[in-house]
Amino acid sequence: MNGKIYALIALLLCCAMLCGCQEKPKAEEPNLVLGFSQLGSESSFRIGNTKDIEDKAKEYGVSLMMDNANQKQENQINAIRRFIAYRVDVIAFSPIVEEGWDNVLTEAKQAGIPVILVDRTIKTEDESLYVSQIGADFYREGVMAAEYLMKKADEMGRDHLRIVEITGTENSTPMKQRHDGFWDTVAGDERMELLESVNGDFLRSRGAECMRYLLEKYGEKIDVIFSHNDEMTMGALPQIEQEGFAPGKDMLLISIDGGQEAIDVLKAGKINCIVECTPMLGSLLMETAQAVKEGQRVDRVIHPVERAFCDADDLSALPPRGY
Ligand code: GYE
Repeated sequence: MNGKIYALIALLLCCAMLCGCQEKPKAEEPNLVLGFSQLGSESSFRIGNTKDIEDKAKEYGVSLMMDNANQKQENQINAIRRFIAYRVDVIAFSPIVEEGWDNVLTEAKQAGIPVILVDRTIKTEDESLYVSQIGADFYREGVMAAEYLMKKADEMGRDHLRIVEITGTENSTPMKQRHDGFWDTVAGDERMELLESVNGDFLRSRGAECMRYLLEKYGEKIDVIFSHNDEMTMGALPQIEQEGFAPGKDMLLISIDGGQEAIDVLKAGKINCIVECTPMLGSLLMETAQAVKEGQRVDRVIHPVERAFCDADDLSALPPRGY
């Protein structure tokens, strides 16, 4: 009898031990694994965009694989291939240029991994290669810049304004659409004359080089500088001052992005208008990626709300820009 009792006790003890040895419950699985290819770190906008995506991934409990391509499309393509191999749930990226993505996005499609475009967009015949594009209406930004200038010309009573343009990265969505939005809007305004358009690649150093070239070639003939981003504007400003011109007065400056550094210069009267292009796209990205993973329908194009900051505005109560 005793033997049976001991055997029963031993059996019960073994069961208890086995229960106690069960694997610990897995750490809570992330609800989403997101691979993001960022194009680089060329501007305050880009750095702010990266930080916002990283911050919002933490906030939304998203497991984020962030890759910085350092301004090279091939690095973005390689990163997307790594995300496919890793079998992330969703791939997102900010395409540095519009062309050349069909092959790698077809690979993502064949792997059954949905793709979201962030900030910029791509040109493709196959609309199924991405599910949504989250980013600014760059054409509208160009329109807003032009509308400011036409209103300013009225206020100044000018009948002729000679404009130089410093553009962003060749063949990128913001460069093409800001250019078109601006020049389509002033097309009917005979006061507006384009002297020359030069490529500054969204970089501060290139903005300085472009401005030096334009000042050497046109000097005081320049009435307006339309710069596609604040980084290039900040590069151009010292060049203008070194030539003895007062930026914001002798030469009007119109810029795009709206980071803190440029807003402070606008408040100091050296930039006349900054069209906002917010990098704070992280929440929209996380919500869209989660909806896509859950098989929900999402909007094909998602534009954040944006405004312009101009020299006539009272910006004293403007909250910190965060980028
Ligand atoms: O204006 C510029 C950045 O793609 C809208 O890229 C973005 C642009 C932005 O380099 O600062």
